Amino acid sequence: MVETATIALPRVRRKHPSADAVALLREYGALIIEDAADACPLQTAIDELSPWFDRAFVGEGPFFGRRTKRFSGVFAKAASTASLAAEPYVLSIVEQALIADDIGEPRCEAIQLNLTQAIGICPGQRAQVLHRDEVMFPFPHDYEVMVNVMWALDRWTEDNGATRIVPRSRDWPRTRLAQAHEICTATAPRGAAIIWLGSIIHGGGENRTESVRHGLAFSYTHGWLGQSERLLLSTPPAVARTLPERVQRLIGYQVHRPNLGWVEERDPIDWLHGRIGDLAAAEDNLTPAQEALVLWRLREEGGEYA
Ligand SMILES: O=C(O)CCC(=O)C(=O)O
Repeated sequence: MVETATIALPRVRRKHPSADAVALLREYGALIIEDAADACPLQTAIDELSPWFDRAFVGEGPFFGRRTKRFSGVFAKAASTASLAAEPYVLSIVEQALIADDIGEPRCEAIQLNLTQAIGICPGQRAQVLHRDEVMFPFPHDYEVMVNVMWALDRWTEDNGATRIVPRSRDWPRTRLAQAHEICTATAPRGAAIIWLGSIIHGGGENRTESVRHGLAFSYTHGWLGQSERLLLSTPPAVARTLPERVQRLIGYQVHRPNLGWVEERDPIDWLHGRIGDLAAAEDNLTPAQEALVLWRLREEGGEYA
């Protein structure tokens, strides 16, 4: 007998206040937004991704899955997916969850993309090993660093490989394994966004059907962390210039104040748009509080600010 989960994943629609959605995400560690995508941009993204899914390779190792197709660098392959990466309701939930922690302590002033990945779970793929996505960042376990958004590009069912998620597993001892009754299946309509924190146990489901289950994952982190995908390489500048500025910044064309990620000590968005050349006047990339401190020190020390 298959044991079913005794706990359900929270589900909301876009009319739900985003702050309440964030509260659910923090409480359960996962959340499904059932109507996250508008039909038209979703279809355009699916059409652009489709030839890449056809050409994509299945994985080689036991983790990624030998019957699962994956590809990254999705903005260079299907630029219309940028509208999903920056969908305002979803992005506001991601930002609220990352910019401050559960008790409102600031964690970053800007978020960034950690990776982009299209995932096609093919017929016959067994369930992926359950895991946490945050493992590349050796922070204390109560320090949340990542929010992942998976777009369901078709209807996700119990049978076709919908992601398996263990709600409320973020605080578990890292040696504790999930029991069958603790594992939920993220069944979802086409166009849903399934969100989970980096600390949440999850994995791709088994595909017992004859069709591929398609998903598009965007992972987001604090703007001051390293990225899993070298997005500045996988999205060449010529492609990046065609994307909305919000997405350019998410890729990495942004300074995280103070002074992280500049080109010629200037915001790299200025480099992308040709506003600086091979030399530029150094700019103080400070937060307002840091700038005030610098000015105060200069005054105290009798220095000059000109
Ligand atoms: O495809 C999925 O449903 C989840 C994939 C996943 O968790 C992973 O590859 O890390």
